[in-house]
Amino acid sequence: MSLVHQFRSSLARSKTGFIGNLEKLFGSGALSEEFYDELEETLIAGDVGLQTSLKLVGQLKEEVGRLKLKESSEVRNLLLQMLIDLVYSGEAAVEITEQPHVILLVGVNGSGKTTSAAKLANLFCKQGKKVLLVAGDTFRAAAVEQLEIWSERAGVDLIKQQSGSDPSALFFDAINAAQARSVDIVIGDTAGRLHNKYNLMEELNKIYRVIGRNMAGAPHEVLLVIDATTGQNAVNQARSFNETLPLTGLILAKLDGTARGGIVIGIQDALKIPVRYVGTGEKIEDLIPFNAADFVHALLET
Ligand SMILES: Nc1nc2c(ncn2[C@@H]2O[C@H](COP(=O)(O)OP(=O)(O)O)[C@@H](O)[C@H]2O)c(=O)[nH]1
Ligand SMILES: [Mg+2]
Repeated sequence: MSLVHQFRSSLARSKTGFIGNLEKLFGSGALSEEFYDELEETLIAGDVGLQTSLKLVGQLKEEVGRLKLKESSEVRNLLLQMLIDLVYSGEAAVEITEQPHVILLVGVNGSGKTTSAAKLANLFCKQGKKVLLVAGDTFRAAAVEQLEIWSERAGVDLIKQQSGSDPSALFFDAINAAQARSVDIVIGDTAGRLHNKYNLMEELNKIYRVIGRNMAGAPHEVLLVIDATTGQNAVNQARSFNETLPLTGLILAKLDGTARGGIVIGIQDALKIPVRYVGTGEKIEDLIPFNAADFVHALLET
């Protein structure tokens, strides 16, 4: 199945929402003020965000005037290109540059970090890489157990400590273990934290610094896991996390759970942090690499 189709089917519930409304709009005939109003409403309702929606419609109007277009169907390709330009913010794929290559997953509670850590481990394992999972959510024993079950299913090693222990120390040890065992990729889960809680964010920054102290240049990737169903708050989360430690990419989990999908557009416009993967379900293989052009085609092509 092509990526366009995978995005389409993961956004299937959007067919009656965002995608469906766009389809109707582009088939509506002659261009009018009403068309632009409805497009604006559709984008906002599709989680694109107010500012980005207004900006897009403004740009579109200008281009339509310049090109003297008359039909709504002619606008589709214009919007398609504008959205691809907007959503593209660098190559999506994680590039493995070091051994071990250290990937840290961060985010708020319940966003999908632990599941995404397992999915990534499975993905790299299938590519023949030696993976080490780190059960960095030391707050909840259940989180360690959850990751342990996933790691057994994926057939990858896991490093853990007693719950309540210092996650920085765990990560320090994990890097040592990875170097000793010639691991290719270390994937670190972390505890969920509210982006506006200072102490928790400081703890995350400490984890980041301790990893860097043990291995220069690490972590090589800090991926913020975002729940696609949280809407505009996702932009605020990304902004706060990015102030605490430099994010290198995003994982958009639970895309299958939203009828919108426009959140990708709003986040890219606001922050220009590349989406690297998209979660499309609860199973370990439900993770697909992101591609801006394919994603936008899935949104706009009938
Ligand atoms: N439908 C769906 N559910 C997901 C996805 N990713 C995670 N979940 C579910 O979201 C819930 C929270 O996930 P978890 O990984 O524990 O979140 P964490 O608190 O950030 O570690 C669990 O019930 C997962 O099964 C996804 O891509 N699609
Ligand atoms: Mg978790």
